[in-house]
Amino acid sequence: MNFKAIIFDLDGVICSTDEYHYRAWKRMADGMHIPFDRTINNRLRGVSRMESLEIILEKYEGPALTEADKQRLAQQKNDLYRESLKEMTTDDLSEEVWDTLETLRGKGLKLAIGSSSKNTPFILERIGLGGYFDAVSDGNNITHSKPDPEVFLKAAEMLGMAPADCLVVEDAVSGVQAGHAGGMRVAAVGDAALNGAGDWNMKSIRELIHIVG
Ligand code: B16
Ligand code: MG
Repeated sequence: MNFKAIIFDLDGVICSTDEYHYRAWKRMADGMHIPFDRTINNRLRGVSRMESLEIILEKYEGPALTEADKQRLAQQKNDLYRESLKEMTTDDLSEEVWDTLETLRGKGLKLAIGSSSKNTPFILERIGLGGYFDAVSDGNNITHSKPDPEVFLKAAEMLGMAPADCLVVEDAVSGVQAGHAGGMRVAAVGDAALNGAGDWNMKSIRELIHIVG
């Protein structure tokens, strides 16, 4: 397929931190008596922390919340989430993902991260991938989260690649939309693949090896 680079989403693609996001939001929502389930959670994939909070608050029926209240709730969720991240080790990087990354690198492809998460550097460090990628574009260097293409365009720019030469790998429908908006083709896994959103909808990330040829 003649790709020169692959830009990976982090949560839900490289590691299963999407489940930790869900559990932390669930505890926050339960504490506020807000209905929250896995269907609503799928709408949070790839979306920034504060935008995620706004989606959860669509079902909130209590007294009006100030901006400071919202900041406090987001902080509470992030503290819970970071507690889970602290437990992560290199065992949380699956063999399937590691083998795939190494095989792709062996084919001469540049590898990057394109994640909405501000916790990206911490997570990469925990799973033993700190310093592994050729570029890391994340929630700390963007002003618009997915489905805006900014995070992927910045990753391509850091790599010195044209968007058309980059393949994005995503588990979020919002992330697939972001890749397409940036002029990139997208291989989907997980929720985005189940929705048929990608140009390729994969059962396993290993399929990337055949997609890039
Ligand atoms: P944080 P990704 C996204 O990461 C998550 O999918 C999304 O659920 C989360 O709200 C967002 O990062 C922000 O994360 O609160 O850690 O800054 O999927 O783009 O790697
Ligand atoms: Mg994701």
